[in-house]
Amino acid sequence: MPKNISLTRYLVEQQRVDGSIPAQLRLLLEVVARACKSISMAVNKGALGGVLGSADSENVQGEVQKKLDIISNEVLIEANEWGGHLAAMASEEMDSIHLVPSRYPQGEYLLLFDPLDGSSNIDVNVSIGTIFSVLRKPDDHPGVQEADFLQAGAKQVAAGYCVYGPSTTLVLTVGGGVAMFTLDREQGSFVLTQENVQIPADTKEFAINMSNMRHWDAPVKRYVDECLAGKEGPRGKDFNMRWIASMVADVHRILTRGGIFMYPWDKREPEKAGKLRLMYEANPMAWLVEQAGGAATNGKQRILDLQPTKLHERVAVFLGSKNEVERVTAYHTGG
Ligand code: AHM
Ligand code: MG
Repeated sequence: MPKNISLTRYLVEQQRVDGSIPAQLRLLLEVVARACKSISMAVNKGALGGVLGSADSENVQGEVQKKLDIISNEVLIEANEWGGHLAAMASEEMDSIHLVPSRYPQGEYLLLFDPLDGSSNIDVNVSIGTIFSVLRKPDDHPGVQEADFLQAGAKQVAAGYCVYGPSTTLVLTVGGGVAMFTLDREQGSFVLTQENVQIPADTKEFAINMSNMRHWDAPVKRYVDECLAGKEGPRGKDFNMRWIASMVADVHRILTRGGIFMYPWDKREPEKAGKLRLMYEANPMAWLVEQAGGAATNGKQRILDLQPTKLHERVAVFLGSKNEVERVTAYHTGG
């Protein structure tokens, strides 16, 4: 891999190779990256920036918002409003869609994001991140409505996340594999540090919030029990467990060295399909994982095939190393 390829150069060259990143999409991705850079700075300042702690407000899902949740949401909106590449945005932190103000030109894309995922880790200096998904606005009518966002994950034209950890890393797919870019703080730019990311099909590492075990369904219990039984059990090997409680950081580990991440439906709130949100958490992560050779299901179906019915819809998530995701899915479907 040639040295010092910036995100801009990567996007321009990718467009030359397969035409997958037209100018508006390139601008969009560069603007998202710039916003992530500024969120990274705010996260990095921590207590010195006066940005830690709760904001005394709740989002549409009834969760208490942290100051940094709100700041990150504003950074992404302000950065993306004026460029002419977007028609509208949707966010975990906003009840309804955010239209591009009429004083700016309207673009052909829709951007969805979880501005700062892993809220419980913000104040304790553990990795958190931004997740984003890009769709094309249907061109059969003028204006934008919430219904325009309700497209299956398979329709995404770009997806990615930025993890704010010991280093800040932007991970991206436009459908031709997964690339990782590390923020060079001295140069102020994202530099390509890995191309063609591949998740090994097998793994000995699983990630799940074990404190919910008593609320799980039988297939999830069976899968985890078999992992815990180790060498002496039906799997014949010892497993290790990791749970960071930031989906971004858990998925980043899986893209880096394999593993399976699970956030299943559970009996705590049986009317909800899961904890995680389909459109701006599960879909982008599912596409990244598939692009890296892994798999992603809701226990029964491929996540990317699910037809969303509402913006903030929730979903059960099983993603990562292919053979493990297929196994736990087969435990659900009886296959
Ligand atoms: P958030 O978007 O409000 O931060 O919630 C999503 C997060 C995920 O990052 C993580 O996988 C999960 O919630 C952690 O949940 P738990 O509290 O069960 O550990
Ligand atoms: Mg989230």
